[in-house]
Amino acid sequence: DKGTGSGTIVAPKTKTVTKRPSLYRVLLLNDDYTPMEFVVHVLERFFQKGREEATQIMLHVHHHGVGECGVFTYEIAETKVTQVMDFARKHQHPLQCVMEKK
Ligand code: NFA
Repeated sequence: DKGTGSGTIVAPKTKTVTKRPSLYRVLLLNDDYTPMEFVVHVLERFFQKGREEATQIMLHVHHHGVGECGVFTYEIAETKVTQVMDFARKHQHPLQCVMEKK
Protein backbone atom coordinates (compact mmCIF):
# COMPACT_ATOMS: atom_id res chain seq x y z
CA ASP A 1 0.00 0.00 0.00
CA LYS A 2 1.05 3.67 0.43
CA GLY A 3 4.51 4.17 1.80
CA THR A 4 5.53 6.87 4.29
CA GLY A 5 8.74 7.53 2.55
CA SER A 6 10.59 5.44 5.12
CA GLY A 7 9.73 2.22 3.33
CA THR A 8 7.17 1.33 6.00
CA ILE A 9 3.85 0.09 4.60
CA VAL A 10 0.79 1.62 6.29
CA ALA A 11 -2.86 0.63 6.04
CA PRO A 12 -5.18 3.05 4.21
CA LYS A 13 -7.35 5.34 6.32
CA THR A 14 -10.92 4.09 6.69
CA LYS A 15 -13.86 6.31 7.65
CA THR A 16 -15.77 5.01 10.66
CA VAL A 17 -19.49 5.90 10.69
CA THR A 18 -20.92 5.64 14.19
CA LYS A 19 -24.58 6.07 15.06
CA ARG A 20 -25.78 7.02 18.50
CA PRO A 21 -28.36 4.59 19.84
CA SER A 22 -31.98 5.75 20.12
CA LEU A 23 -32.99 6.52 23.71
CA TYR A 24 -36.15 5.52 25.53
CA ARG A 25 -37.81 6.96 28.63
CA VAL A 26 -39.04 4.43 31.17
CA LEU A 27 -42.22 5.71 32.83
CA LEU A 28 -44.30 4.70 35.82
CA LEU A 29 -48.08 5.23 35.68
CA ASN A 30 -50.25 6.15 38.63
CA ASP A 31 -53.03 3.91 39.94
CA ASP A 32 -55.28 4.00 42.99
CA TYR A 33 -54.04 0.84 44.72
CA THR A 34 -50.25 0.36 44.60
CA PRO A 35 -48.83 1.47 47.97
CA MET A 36 -46.59 4.54 47.85
CA GLU A 37 -43.86 2.63 49.74
CA PHE A 38 -43.87 -0.09 47.07
CA VAL A 39 -43.31 2.48 44.31
CA VAL A 40 -40.42 4.03 46.26
CA HIS A 41 -38.94 0.55 46.68
CA VAL A 42 -39.22 -0.11 42.92
CA LEU A 43 -37.38 3.13 42.15
CA GLU A 44 -34.60 2.29 44.62
CA ARG A 45 -34.27 -1.35 43.53
CA PHE A 46 -34.53 -1.13 39.73
CA PHE A 47 -33.51 2.47 38.99
CA GLN A 48 -30.77 3.02 41.63
CA LYS A 49 -32.54 6.04 43.09
CA GLY A 50 -31.87 7.19 46.65
CA ARG A 51 -34.79 7.43 49.08
CA GLU A 52 -35.19 11.19 48.55
CA GLU A 53 -35.29 11.19 44.72
CA ALA A 54 -37.39 8.01 44.69
CA THR A 55 -39.96 9.70 46.94
CA GLN A 56 -40.02 12.81 44.70
CA ILE A 57 -40.58 10.71 41.56
CA MET A 58 -43.29 8.63 43.27
CA LEU A 59 -45.12 11.81 44.38
CA HIS A 60 -44.79 13.28 40.87
CA VAL A 61 -46.43 10.15 39.42
CA HIS A 62 -49.10 10.21 42.16
CA HIS A 63 -50.01 13.85 41.37
CA HIS A 64 -49.47 14.01 37.58
CA GLY A 65 -50.39 10.48 36.50
CA VAL A 66 -47.04 9.62 34.90
CA GLY A 67 -43.36 10.18 35.61
CA GLU A 68 -39.90 9.32 34.31
CA CYS A 69 -37.73 6.74 36.07
CA GLY A 70 -34.80 6.98 33.67
CA VAL A 71 -33.59 7.09 30.06
CA PHE A 72 -31.96 4.03 28.51
CA THR A 73 -31.11 2.33 25.24
CA TYR A 74 -33.82 0.00 23.90
CA GLU A 75 -32.63 -3.27 25.42
CA ILE A 76 -31.96 -1.80 28.87
CA ALA A 77 -35.33 0.02 28.89
CA GLU A 78 -37.13 -3.19 27.87
CA THR A 79 -35.38 -5.10 30.67
CA LYS A 80 -36.38 -2.46 33.28
CA VAL A 81 -40.02 -2.58 32.15
CA THR A 82 -40.09 -6.38 32.37
CA GLN A 83 -38.40 -6.40 35.79
CA VAL A 84 -40.84 -3.85 37.24
CA MET A 85 -43.93 -5.50 35.72
CA ASP A 86 -42.85 -8.96 37.00
CA PHE A 87 -42.11 -7.55 40.48
CA ALA A 88 -45.47 -5.70 40.66
CA ARG A 89 -47.36 -8.83 39.53
CA LYS A 90 -45.52 -11.00 42.06
CA HIS A 91 -46.71 -8.65 44.82
CA GLN A 92 -50.20 -8.39 43.30
CA HIS A 93 -50.00 -4.64 42.70
CA PRO A 94 -51.45 -3.08 39.52
CA LEU A 95 -48.43 -0.78 38.99
CA GLN A 96 -47.76 -0.18 35.28
CA CYS A 97 -44.35 0.56 33.76
CA VAL A 98 -43.93 1.52 30.10
CA MET A 99 -41.26 2.83 27.72
CA GLU A 100 -41.49 5.51 25.04
CA LYS A 101 -39.01 6.67 22.41
CA LYS A 102 -37.53 10.11 23.20
N1 NFA B 1 -51.63 6.52 43.87
C1 NFA B 1 -51.08 5.49 44.74
C2 NFA B 1 -51.70 5.62 46.13
O1 NFA B 1 -52.32 6.61 46.45
C3 NFA B 1 -49.55 5.62 44.85
C4 NFA B 1 -48.85 5.47 43.54
C5 NFA B 1 -47.86 6.38 43.18
C6 NFA B 1 -49.15 4.40 42.68
C7 NFA B 1 -47.19 6.26 41.97
C8 NFA B 1 -48.47 4.27 41.48
C9 NFA B 1 -47.49 5.18 41.13
N2 NFA B 1 -51.50 4.60 46.97
